[in-house]
Amino acid sequence: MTLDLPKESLVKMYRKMLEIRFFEEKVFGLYGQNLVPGTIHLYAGEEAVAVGVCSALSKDDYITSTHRGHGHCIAKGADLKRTMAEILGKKTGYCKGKGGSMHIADFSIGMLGATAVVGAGLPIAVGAGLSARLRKTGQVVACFFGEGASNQGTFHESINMASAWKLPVIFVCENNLYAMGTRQSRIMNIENIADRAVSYGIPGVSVDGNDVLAVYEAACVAVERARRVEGPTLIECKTYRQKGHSRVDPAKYRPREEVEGWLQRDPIKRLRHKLIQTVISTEAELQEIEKEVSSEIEDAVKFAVESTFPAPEEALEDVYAQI
Ligand SMILES: Cc1ncc(C[n+]2csc(CCOP(=O)(O)OP(=O)(O)O)c2C)c(N)n1
Repeated sequence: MTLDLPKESLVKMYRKMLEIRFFEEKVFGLYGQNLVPGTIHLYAGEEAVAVGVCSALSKDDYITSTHRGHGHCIAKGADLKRTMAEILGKKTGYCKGKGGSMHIADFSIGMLGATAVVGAGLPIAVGAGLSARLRKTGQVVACFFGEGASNQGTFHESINMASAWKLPVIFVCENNLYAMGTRQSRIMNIENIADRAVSYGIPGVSVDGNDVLAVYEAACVAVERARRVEGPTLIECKTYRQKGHSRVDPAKYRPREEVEGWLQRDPIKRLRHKLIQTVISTEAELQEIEKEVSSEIEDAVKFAVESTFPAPEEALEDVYAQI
């Protein structure tokens, strides 16, 4: 059905996923050169979730993110240069280099913030949904979190309240099977996180999170429901992180065949294949896009590397609200 989307929309999704992937590949290398303060949680393999959901949102809609924040940010329309600068701790970054990928935010594109505290984005999304309702703006909020976060109290409290008050929130569970090194089956007696929706009287759907069009379709249905003031939806996107939990995790706890199986279902390769197979795009066109994205990322790296660090005396600026 979604292949009926105009070519520009499909190609835009492909480009966005590539931006996230190429961006992260660069950050991976920069980390190895000691240019990334702190750490970075890798998103490679999960790009279809961020892009599928954000493609169903408008610029005014909101998202909340996780410790794996840069992918969501880019999918919502963040500037690559300022995102890269933030990750490198530079003054030209979105949070003046003081947030990094785990605390990146840009209200101008509706990105309300990443958070390092697992499950902390859910109540923030409910608050934003309530605010949109009270202001009668028609905005919706997409809230990203992992399957591990779905065991936190905040998951249950947030979905319950959003459901009771029919708030315009889309709860997007990125089920990548592992919470750090812990496999889902070791800590949960259910296979589908979406089943939890029943307890709150809202729709719960599980989709192939490596198929950007499947994610997009589910997100569109949820967005329409939210805008009709019918309440939230829980979308579980079954996906896989191709690398370790963070840059320093070799992820040896995962069977090799499992990793290889998921690599074959890489979301970017799948969309590429579909675009070629259905004659929507040509090989040459896609190669051109790949070249363009690659050069945009190079520009972002150059911008970030050449930017200055914030001065030590600026450390407490922007921390407290002015009253
Ligand atoms: C409240 C809290 N507990 C524990 C941690 C440590 N921690 C960081 S990421 C993570 C795993 C989260 O797993 P999941 O929610 O499935 O997201 P994923 O990392 O798979 O994207 C944990 C336990 C934390 N940051 N916050």
